[in-house]
Amino acid sequence: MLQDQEANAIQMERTFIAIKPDGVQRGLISEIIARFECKGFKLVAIKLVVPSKSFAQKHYHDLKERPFFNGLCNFLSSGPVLAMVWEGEGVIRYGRKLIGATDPSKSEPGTIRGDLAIVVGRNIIHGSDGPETAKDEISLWFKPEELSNYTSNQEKWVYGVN
Ligand code: IDP
Ligand code: MG
Repeated sequence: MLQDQEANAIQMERTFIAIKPDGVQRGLISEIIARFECKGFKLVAIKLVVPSKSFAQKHYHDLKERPFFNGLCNFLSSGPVLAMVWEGEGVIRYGRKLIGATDPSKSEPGTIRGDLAIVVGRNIIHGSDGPETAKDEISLWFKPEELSNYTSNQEKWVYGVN
């Protein structure tokens, strides 16, 4: 009974995570995926894509007034991006923690950017910054049928419920 209540209390959510062209080119895909996977989050979608410039502009639309916007969009569309959706309790906020501060010179050691990047213009990874952005970014990058709905055998061990 208690276990059922706990199961009901889990608030699963999904976030959009992308390894940018620098992370892909630097061979950091497995290292980055491992951090999300080992934490206990569940992968529900993944694909390698080269976004067009106009797609990059859509993805970063809220930054269009910033001086680095054009360079950022050129960069995102310069090569393969590994687009993913990860699911888990608190994955939106905790995913940002795993990623670390935007500027890697200020990211804590132990975070992805803190451990693996040096400058803000090549900070290797993107993660949605809130529930609304997560929803918008998942639907921008993925069709509904590209998202896998499945129960992971790990869940009872990760969350302690059946
Ligand atoms: P976030 O990726 O941590 O959410 P945002 O402020 O949303 O950070 O910025 C999006 C991306 O724009 C950053 O990840 C980084 O690649 C780039 N960016 C942000 N600030 C600067 C800057 O001052 N110079 C160059 N690029 C920047
Ligand atoms: Mg952002």
